[in-house]
Amino acid sequence: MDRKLRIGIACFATYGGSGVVATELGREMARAGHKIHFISNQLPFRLNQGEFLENVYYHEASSVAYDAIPSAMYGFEIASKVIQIAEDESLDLLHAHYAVPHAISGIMAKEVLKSQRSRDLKIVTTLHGTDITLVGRAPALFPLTKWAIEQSDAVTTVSKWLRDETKKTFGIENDIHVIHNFVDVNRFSGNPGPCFKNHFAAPGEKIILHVSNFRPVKRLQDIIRVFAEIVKEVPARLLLIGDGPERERAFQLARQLNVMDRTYFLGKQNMIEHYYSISDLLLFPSEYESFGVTALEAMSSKVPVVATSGSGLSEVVEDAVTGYLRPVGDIQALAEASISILKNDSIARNMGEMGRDRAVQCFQAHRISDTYMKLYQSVLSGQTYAGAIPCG
Ligand code: GMT
Repeated sequence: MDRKLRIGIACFATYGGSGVVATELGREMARAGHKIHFISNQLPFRLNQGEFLENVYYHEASSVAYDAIPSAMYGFEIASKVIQIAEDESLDLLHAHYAVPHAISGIMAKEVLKSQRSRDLKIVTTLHGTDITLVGRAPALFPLTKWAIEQSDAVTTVSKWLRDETKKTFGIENDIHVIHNFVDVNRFSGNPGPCFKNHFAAPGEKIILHVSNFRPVKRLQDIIRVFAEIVKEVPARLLLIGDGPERERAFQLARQLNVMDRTYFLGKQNMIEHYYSISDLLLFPSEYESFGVTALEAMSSKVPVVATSGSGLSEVVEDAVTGYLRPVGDIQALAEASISILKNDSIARNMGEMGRDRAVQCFQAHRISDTYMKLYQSVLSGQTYAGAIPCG
Protein backbone atom coordinates (compact mmCIF):
# COMPACT_ATOMS: atom_id res chain seq x y z
CA MET A 1 0.00 0.00 0.00
CA ASP A 2 1.60 3.25 -1.14
CA ARG A 3 -1.07 5.58 0.22
CA LYS A 4 0.33 7.92 2.82
CA LEU A 5 -1.53 7.59 6.11
CA ARG A 6 -2.85 10.15 8.58
CA ILE A 7 -1.88 8.86 11.98
CA GLY A 8 -2.73 10.24 15.39
CA ILE A 9 -0.30 9.46 18.19
CA ALA A 10 -1.44 9.88 21.78
CA CYS A 11 1.51 9.84 24.18
CA PHE A 12 3.06 11.38 27.27
CA ALA A 13 5.03 14.56 26.61
CA THR A 14 7.51 14.46 29.45
CA TYR A 15 10.67 12.42 30.08
CA GLY A 16 10.09 8.67 30.01
CA GLY A 17 10.55 5.73 27.72
CA SER A 18 7.06 5.45 26.25
CA GLY A 19 7.02 9.12 25.20
CA VAL A 20 10.46 8.78 23.64
CA VAL A 21 9.47 5.68 21.67
CA ALA A 22 6.18 7.24 20.52
CA THR A 23 7.86 10.46 19.41
CA GLU A 24 10.77 8.83 17.62
CA LEU A 25 8.40 6.42 15.85
CA GLY A 26 6.24 9.33 14.70
CA ARG A 27 9.29 11.23 13.44
CA GLU A 28 10.47 8.19 11.49
CA MET A 29 7.04 7.77 9.86
CA ALA A 30 6.83 11.49 9.07
CA ARG A 31 10.17 11.18 7.26
CA ALA A 32 8.54 8.44 5.15
CA GLY A 33 5.81 10.92 4.15
CA HIS A 34 2.94 9.96 6.48
CA LYS A 35 1.14 12.82 8.26
CA ILE A 36 1.62 12.48 11.99
CA HIS A 37 -0.63 14.24 14.49
CA PHE A 38 0.70 14.16 18.05
CA ILE A 39 -1.93 14.58 20.75
CA SER A 40 -0.80 15.34 24.30
CA ASN A 41 -1.03 18.04 26.97
CA GLN A 42 2.41 19.55 26.23
CA LEU A 43 4.78 19.50 23.28
CA PRO A 44 6.54 16.10 23.58
CA PHE A 45 10.13 16.85 24.58
CA ARG A 46 11.74 14.88 21.75
CA LEU A 47 9.79 17.10 19.29
CA ASN A 48 11.15 20.15 20.96
CA GLN A 49 14.71 20.00 19.64
CA GLY A 50 14.87 23.19 17.62
CA GLU A 51 14.35 21.75 14.11
CA PHE A 52 11.67 21.92 11.43
CA LEU A 53 9.83 18.62 11.05
CA GLU A 54 7.87 18.10 7.87
CA ASN A 55 4.55 16.19 8.20
CA VAL A 56 4.54 16.59 11.98
CA TYR A 57 1.64 18.32 13.74
CA TYR A 58 0.96 18.82 17.40
CA HIS A 59 -2.46 19.21 19.00
CA GLU A 60 -2.62 20.22 22.62
CA ALA A 61 -5.44 18.77 24.70
CA SER A 62 -6.96 21.72 26.54
CA SER A 63 -6.96 21.40 30.24
CA VAL A 64 -10.08 22.05 32.28
CA ALA A 65 -9.42 22.77 35.94
CA TYR A 66 -12.20 22.47 38.48
CA ASP A 67 -11.52 22.26 42.20
CA ALA A 68 -14.02 19.52 42.88
CA ILE A 69 -12.34 17.13 40.46
CA PRO A 70 -8.76 16.09 41.34
CA SER A 71 -6.39 15.26 38.50
CA ALA A 72 -8.61 12.88 36.62
CA MET A 73 -9.36 15.07 33.60
CA TYR A 74 -6.31 14.33 31.45
CA GLY A 75 -7.73 11.10 29.99
CA PHE A 76 -11.02 12.79 29.04
CA GLU A 77 -9.20 15.75 27.52
CA ILE A 78 -7.13 13.40 25.35
CA ALA A 79 -10.28 11.49 24.30
CA SER A 80 -12.04 14.72 23.30
CA LYS A 81 -9.03 15.92 21.35
CA VAL A 82 -8.78 12.57 19.54
CA ILE A 83 -12.46 12.85 18.49
CA GLN A 84 -11.89 16.35 17.18
CA ILE A 85 -8.64 15.58 15.33
CA ALA A 86 -9.97 12.29 13.92
CA GLU A 87 -12.73 14.31 12.22
CA ASP A 88 -10.81 17.47 11.31
CA GLU A 89 -7.79 15.61 9.95
CA SER A 90 -9.54 12.46 8.71
CA LEU A 91 -7.27 10.22 10.76
CA ASP A 92 -6.84 6.66 9.52
CA LEU A 93 -5.89 5.40 12.93
CA LEU A 94 -4.75 6.33 16.39
CA HIS A 95 -1.64 4.77 17.89
CA ALA A 96 -2.03 4.93 21.67
CA HIS A 97 1.18 4.59 23.67
CA TYR A 98 0.64 3.39 27.27
CA ALA A 99 -2.63 1.79 28.30
CA VAL A 100 -3.50 4.36 30.96
CA PRO A 101 -5.01 6.62 29.92
CA HIS A 102 -4.12 6.80 26.22
CA ALA A 103 -5.56 3.45 25.13
CA ILE A 104 -8.63 3.99 27.30
CA SER A 105 -9.04 7.51 25.87
CA GLY A 106 -8.61 6.10 22.36
CA ILE A 107 -11.31 3.46 22.84
CA MET A 108 -13.64 6.08 24.35
CA ALA A 109 -13.07 8.27 21.28
CA LYS A 110 -13.65 5.28 18.98
CA GLU A 111 -16.98 4.56 20.67
CA VAL A 112 -18.11 8.17 20.45
CA LEU A 113 -17.20 8.37 16.75
CA LYS A 114 -19.00 5.08 16.13
CA SER A 115 -22.14 6.29 17.91
CA GLN A 116 -22.11 9.43 15.76
CA ARG A 117 -21.58 7.25 12.65
CA SER A 118 -18.67 9.56 11.93
CA ARG A 119 -15.88 7.05 11.26
CA ASP A 120 -14.47 3.73 12.35
CA LEU A 121 -11.28 4.97 13.97
CA LYS A 122 -8.86 2.06 14.33
CA ILE A 123 -6.91 1.93 17.57
CA VAL A 124 -3.45 0.38 17.81
CA THR A 125 -2.27 0.17 21.42
CA THR A 126 1.35 -0.24 22.47
CA LEU A 127 1.88 -1.36 26.05
CA HIS A 128 5.14 -0.13 27.51
CA GLY A 129 5.59 -1.67 30.94
CA THR A 130 4.46 0.14 34.05
CA ASP A 131 1.03 0.62 32.46
CA ILE A 132 0.65 -3.16 32.95
CA THR A 133 2.93 -4.00 35.86
CA LEU A 134 2.00 -1.09 38.12
CA VAL A 135 -0.75 1.31 37.09
CA GLY A 136 -3.20 -0.65 34.94
CA ARG A 137 -3.26 -3.70 37.18
CA ALA A 138 -4.21 -1.65 40.27
CA PRO A 139 -7.75 -2.70 41.26
CA ALA A 140 -8.95 0.88 40.73
CA LEU A 141 -8.06 0.73 37.03
CA PHE A 142 -7.99 -2.99 36.20
CA PRO A 143 -11.40 -3.29 34.48
CA LEU A 144 -10.87 -0.22 32.29
CA THR A 145 -7.34 -1.27 31.31
CA LYS A 146 -8.51 -4.78 30.39
CA TRP A 147 -11.38 -3.29 28.37
CA ALA A 148 -9.04 -0.99 26.44
CA ILE A 149 -6.66 -3.88 25.66
CA GLU A 150 -9.51 -6.12 24.50
CA GLN A 151 -11.23 -3.44 22.42
CA SER A 152 -8.10 -2.23 20.61
CA ASP A 153 -7.89 -3.24 16.96
CA ALA A 154 -4.32 -4.40 17.56
CA VAL A 155 -2.14 -4.57 20.65
CA THR A 156 1.64 -4.64 20.78
CA THR A 157 4.13 -4.95 23.61
CA VAL A 158 7.75 -3.86 23.56
CA SER A 159 9.02 -7.30 24.65
CA LYS A 160 8.01 -10.94 24.90
CA TRP A 161 8.33 -10.58 28.66
CA LEU A 162 5.69 -7.84 28.72
CA ARG A 163 3.40 -9.81 26.37
CA ASP A 164 3.48 -12.75 28.79
CA GLU A 165 2.93 -10.47 31.81
CA THR A 166 -0.05 -8.83 30.08
CA LYS A 167 -1.67 -12.12 29.12
CA LYS A 168 -1.15 -13.51 32.61
CA THR A 169 -2.26 -10.40 34.50
CA PHE A 170 -5.36 -9.60 32.46
CA GLY A 171 -6.23 -13.05 31.10
CA ILE A 172 -6.07 -11.71 27.54
CA GLU A 173 -6.79 -14.27 24.84
CA ASN A 174 -6.49 -12.06 21.76
CA ASP A 175 -3.17 -11.86 19.91
CA ILE A 176 -0.56 -9.51 21.31
CA HIS A 177 2.26 -8.75 18.90
CA VAL A 178 5.81 -8.15 20.10
CA ILE A 179 7.52 -5.19 18.44
CA HIS A 180 10.73 -4.30 20.20
CA ASN A 181 11.82 -0.73 20.82
CA PHE A 182 14.49 0.84 18.66
CA VAL A 183 17.34 3.32 18.59
CA ASP A 184 18.68 5.99 16.25
CA VAL A 185 22.06 4.39 15.56
CA ASN A 186 23.37 7.55 13.91
CA ARG A 187 22.64 9.72 16.91
CA PHE A 188 23.82 7.09 19.41
CA SER A 189 27.03 6.16 17.61
CA GLY A 190 29.57 6.52 20.41
CA ASN A 191 31.53 8.97 18.26
CA PRO A 192 33.22 11.77 20.20
CA GLY A 193 31.17 14.95 20.64
CA PRO A 194 31.60 18.21 22.52
CA CYS A 195 31.69 16.46 25.91
CA PHE A 196 35.08 15.17 27.03
CA LYS A 197 36.04 12.64 29.64
CA ASN A 198 38.22 15.16 31.43
CA HIS A 199 35.14 17.27 32.22
CA PHE A 200 34.34 14.67 34.84
CA ALA A 201 37.26 12.33 35.40
CA ALA A 202 41.02 12.49 35.97
CA PRO A 203 43.29 10.62 33.53
CA GLY A 204 43.01 6.86 34.10
CA GLU A 205 39.61 7.08 35.82
CA LYS A 206 36.62 5.23 34.38
CA ILE A 207 33.17 6.75 33.87
CA ILE A 208 30.05 4.85 34.91
CA LEU A 209 26.72 6.14 33.65
CA HIS A 210 23.11 5.73 34.69
CA VAL A 211 20.14 7.40 32.97
CA SER A 212 16.56 7.10 34.22
CA ASN A 213 13.55 8.76 35.82
CA PHE A 214 14.81 7.83 39.34
CA ARG A 215 11.62 5.94 40.19
CA PRO A 216 11.82 3.16 42.79
CA VAL A 217 11.83 0.48 40.07
CA LYS A 218 15.26 1.77 38.92
CA ARG A 219 16.84 0.86 42.29
CA LEU A 220 19.03 3.94 42.51
CA GLN A 221 20.30 2.86 45.91
CA ASP A 222 21.73 -0.29 44.32
CA ILE A 223 23.62 1.90 41.87
CA ILE A 224 25.28 3.82 44.69
CA ARG A 225 26.09 0.60 46.57
CA VAL A 226 27.55 -1.08 43.47
CA PHE A 227 29.56 2.05 42.70
CA ALA A 228 30.94 2.12 46.25
CA GLU A 229 32.16 -1.47 45.69
CA ILE A 230 33.62 -0.63 42.28
CA VAL A 231 35.74 2.28 43.55
CA LYS A 232 37.44 -0.04 46.04
CA GLU A 233 39.04 -1.71 42.98
CA VAL A 234 38.91 0.76 40.09
CA PRO A 235 39.26 4.57 40.14
CA ALA A 236 35.96 5.79 38.71
CA ARG A 237 33.30 8.50 38.59
CA LEU A 238 29.53 8.04 38.50
CA LEU A 239 27.32 10.20 36.27
CA LEU A 240 23.62 10.13 37.12
CA ILE A 241 21.33 11.65 34.49
CA GLY A 242 17.62 12.18 35.15
CA ASP A 243 15.56 13.09 38.13
CA GLY A 244 12.73 11.74 40.21
CA PRO A 245 11.49 10.62 43.59
CA GLU A 246 14.56 8.57 44.61
CA ARG A 247 17.11 11.36 44.14
CA GLU A 248 17.28 12.52 47.78
CA ARG A 249 17.73 9.00 49.15
CA ALA A 250 20.50 8.37 46.62
CA PHE A 251 22.17 11.64 47.70
CA GLN A 252 22.11 10.55 51.33
CA LEU A 253 23.47 7.10 50.59
CA ALA A 254 26.29 8.53 48.45
CA ARG A 255 27.29 10.71 51.42
CA GLN A 256 26.99 7.83 53.85
CA LEU A 257 29.19 5.56 51.68
CA ASN A 258 31.72 8.35 51.04
CA VAL A 259 31.30 8.42 47.26
CA MET A 260 29.58 11.79 46.95
CA ASP A 261 32.78 13.49 45.74
CA ARG A 262 32.94 10.99 42.84
CA THR A 263 29.23 11.20 41.94
CA TYR A 264 27.68 13.80 39.64
CA PHE A 265 23.90 14.34 39.81
CA LEU A 266 23.45 15.97 36.42
CA GLY A 267 19.63 16.25 36.36
CA LYS A 268 17.60 16.00 33.17
CA GLN A 269 19.65 16.37 30.00
CA ASN A 270 18.62 16.51 26.36
CA MET A 271 21.82 15.68 24.48
CA ILE A 272 22.47 12.41 26.25
CA GLU A 273 24.37 10.88 23.33
CA HIS A 274 27.39 12.97 24.41
CA TYR A 275 27.41 11.35 27.84
CA TYR A 276 27.27 7.85 26.39
CA SER A 277 30.23 8.66 24.16
CA ILE A 278 32.49 9.28 27.19
CA SER A 279 31.24 6.39 29.33
CA ASP A 280 32.93 3.06 30.03
CA LEU A 281 29.89 1.30 31.46
CA LEU A 282 26.12 1.71 31.83
CA LEU A 283 24.77 0.49 35.16
CA PHE A 284 21.07 -0.44 34.98
CA PRO A 285 20.04 -2.60 37.97
CA SER A 286 16.24 -2.16 37.70
CA GLU A 287 13.84 -4.37 39.55
CA TYR A 288 12.44 -5.08 36.08
CA GLU A 289 12.25 -3.37 32.70
CA SER A 290 9.80 -4.30 30.02
CA PHE A 291 12.55 -3.33 27.58
CA GLY A 292 15.10 -0.70 28.69
CA VAL A 293 15.67 1.86 25.94
CA THR A 294 18.61 3.25 27.92
CA ALA A 295 20.45 -0.08 27.72
CA LEU A 296 19.90 -0.09 23.96
CA GLU A 297 21.15 3.49 23.57
CA ALA A 298 24.28 2.50 25.49
CA MET A 299 24.85 -0.56 23.29
CA SER A 300 24.40 1.51 20.15
CA SER A 301 27.02 3.90 21.60
CA LYS A 302 29.46 0.97 22.12
CA VAL A 303 29.08 1.07 25.90
CA PRO A 304 28.94 -2.29 27.76
CA VAL A 305 25.90 -2.71 30.01
CA VAL A 306 25.61 -4.28 33.45
CA ALA A 307 21.93 -4.86 34.15
CA THR A 308 19.52 -7.23 35.89
CA SER A 309 18.18 -10.55 34.69
CA GLY A 310 14.60 -11.83 34.68
CA SER A 311 12.73 -9.22 32.61
CA GLY A 312 12.69 -7.60 29.18
CA LEU A 313 16.30 -6.45 29.61
CA SER A 314 17.29 -10.02 28.69
CA GLU A 315 15.87 -9.38 25.21
CA VAL A 316 18.13 -6.35 24.81
CA VAL A 317 21.40 -7.14 26.58
CA GLU A 318 23.05 -10.41 25.61
CA ASP A 319 24.64 -11.80 28.76
CA ALA A 320 28.44 -12.16 28.55
CA VAL A 321 28.35 -10.73 24.99
CA THR A 322 27.17 -7.10 25.16
CA GLY A 323 27.42 -6.84 28.95
CA TYR A 324 26.35 -8.85 31.96
CA LEU A 325 22.97 -9.67 33.50
CA ARG A 326 22.89 -10.39 37.21
CA PRO A 327 20.07 -11.05 39.72
CA VAL A 328 18.10 -8.08 41.03
CA GLY A 329 19.58 -6.67 44.25
CA ASP A 330 22.76 -8.79 44.13
CA ILE A 331 25.18 -5.92 44.80
CA GLN A 332 28.24 -8.16 44.92
CA ALA A 333 27.50 -9.88 41.62
CA LEU A 334 26.69 -6.57 39.89
CA ALA A 335 29.90 -5.01 41.25
CA GLU A 336 32.07 -7.99 40.24
CA ALA A 337 30.60 -7.98 36.72
CA SER A 338 31.26 -4.22 36.43
CA ILE A 339 34.82 -4.51 37.75
CA SER A 340 35.64 -7.32 35.34
CA ILE A 341 34.70 -5.04 32.43
CA LEU A 342 36.36 -1.91 33.83
CA LYS A 343 39.63 -3.75 34.53
CA ASN A 344 39.95 -5.32 31.12
CA ASP A 345 40.05 -2.94 28.17
CA SER A 346 39.88 -5.65 25.54
CA ILE A 347 36.74 -7.23 27.08
CA ALA A 348 35.21 -3.76 27.34
CA ARG A 349 36.04 -2.91 23.73
CA ASN A 350 34.76 -6.24 22.47
CA MET A 351 31.48 -5.95 24.40
CA GLY A 352 31.06 -2.40 23.12
CA GLU A 353 31.52 -3.56 19.51
CA MET A 354 29.15 -6.51 19.99
CA GLY A 355 26.55 -4.16 21.50
CA ARG A 356 26.83 -1.82 18.55
CA ASP A 357 26.47 -4.73 16.08
CA ARG A 358 23.39 -5.98 17.89
CA ALA A 359 21.81 -2.50 17.95
CA VAL A 360 22.45 -2.05 14.22
CA GLN A 361 21.26 -5.54 13.22
CA CYS A 362 18.16 -5.83 15.41
CA PHE A 363 16.99 -2.49 16.71
CA GLN A 364 17.37 0.14 13.99
CA ALA A 365 14.55 2.69 13.90
CA HIS A 366 13.58 2.15 10.25
CA ARG A 367 13.29 -1.64 10.73
CA ILE A 368 10.89 -1.26 13.65
CA SER A 369 8.99 1.58 12.00
CA ASP A 370 8.42 -0.65 8.91
CA THR A 371 7.06 -3.37 11.20
CA TYR A 372 4.56 -0.95 12.78
CA MET A 373 3.57 0.25 9.31
CA LYS A 374 2.80 -3.34 8.24
CA LEU A 375 0.66 -3.74 11.34
CA TYR A 376 -1.23 -0.50 10.58
CA GLN A 377 -1.86 -1.66 7.03
CA SER A 378 -3.25 -5.01 8.10
CA VAL A 379 -5.51 -3.32 10.66
CA LEU A 380 -6.78 -0.87 8.03
CA SER A 381 -7.37 -3.55 5.41
CA GLY A 382 -9.03 -5.91 7.89
CA GLN A 383 -6.46 -8.64 7.28
CA THR A 384 -4.89 -10.75 9.97
CA TYR A 385 -1.44 -9.50 10.89
CA ALA A 386 1.07 -12.28 10.40
CA GLY A 387 3.45 -10.77 12.97
CA ALA A 388 7.15 -10.23 12.66
CA ILE A 389 9.66 -12.44 14.41
CA PRO A 390 11.60 -10.15 16.71
CA CYS A 391 15.32 -10.18 15.97
CA GLY A 392 17.56 -11.51 18.73
O1 GMT B 1 9.72 3.57 34.04
C1 GMT B 1 10.15 4.02 33.01
O2 GMT B 1 11.27 3.85 32.62
C2 GMT B 1 9.23 4.84 32.16
C3 GMT B 1 8.41 3.98 31.30
C4 GMT B 1 7.60 4.81 30.36
O3 GMT B 1 6.60 4.35 29.91
O4 GMT B 1 7.91 5.93 30.04
O5 GMT B 1 9.26 3.06 30.64
C5 GMT B 1 8.69 1.87 30.14
O6 GMT B 1 8.61 1.99 28.73
C6 GMT B 1 9.86 2.06 28.06
C7 GMT B 1 9.60 2.25 26.57
O7 GMT B 1 8.90 1.19 26.02
C8 GMT B 1 10.68 0.80 28.34
O8 GMT B 1 11.92 0.87 27.69
C9 GMT B 1 10.91 0.69 29.86
O9 GMT B 1 11.58 -0.54 30.11
C10 GMT B 1 9.56 0.68 30.57
N1 GMT B 1 9.81 0.74 32.03
C11 GMT B 1 9.56 -0.30 32.83
O10 GMT B 1 9.15 -1.38 32.44
C12 GMT B 1 9.89 -0.09 34.25
